[in-house]
Amino acid sequence: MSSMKLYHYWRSSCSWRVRWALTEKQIPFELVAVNLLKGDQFKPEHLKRNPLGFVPALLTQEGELISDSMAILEWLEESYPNKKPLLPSSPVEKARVRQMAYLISSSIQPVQNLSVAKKHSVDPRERKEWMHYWISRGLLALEKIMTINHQAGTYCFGHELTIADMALIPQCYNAERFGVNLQQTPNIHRIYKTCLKLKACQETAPENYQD
Ligand SMILES: N[C@@H](CCC(=O)N[C@@H](CS)C(=O)NCC(=O)O)C(=O)O
Repeated sequence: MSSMKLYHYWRSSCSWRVRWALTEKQIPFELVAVNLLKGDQFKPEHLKRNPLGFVPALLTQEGELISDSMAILEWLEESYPNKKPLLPSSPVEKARVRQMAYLISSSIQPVQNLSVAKKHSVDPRERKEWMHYWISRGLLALEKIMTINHQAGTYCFGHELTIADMALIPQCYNAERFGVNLQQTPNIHRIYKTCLKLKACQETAPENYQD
């Protein structure tokens, strides 16, 4: 049976989440590049995978197509119960992890998306300010959540990796690209530095897929 296929773009933070989770769970996958700068996302074959023209999309071994990184992460969690879990087992702990992961995936990343920034302004400086504003605002809120609940440990939630880390690290990478000072969010900064030393995180980092 052939392995699953992940349609991705090297610099896409949503794609990195899935590359990292698949690697962490030791699930084999094949990568297919969709070049967002060349407009591959708007080609008919990709719009069939995701009518919004976004990456990532996953084609499973059974031929099911799943798009949206968080839907893919949740599907992996449920479909591979014997692989390394990336969610805690208790419902309230799961909710805490999801709160952090979804804060990033639905309240930070969408506003800093390439298509949103382009619609906001044609001026690169204004685009950068826009990115900087929304990413800082979101990360400051996330830092507060981590502190209030005392839930950050080695990682976003205690000492086990979760989907919140898979969402956070690519977001921090983008934050640095747009000049956000991560020192203002000490828990986030520490977790970022820790995760960047992990093998699966390093192996799936954007630089390794640049073409
Ligand atoms: N909620 C979606 C968002 C996907 C998304 O925004 N993908 C970005 C890359 S990280 C994209 O494809 N952008 C293309 C564009 O803006 O034209 C997910 O988590 O997969």
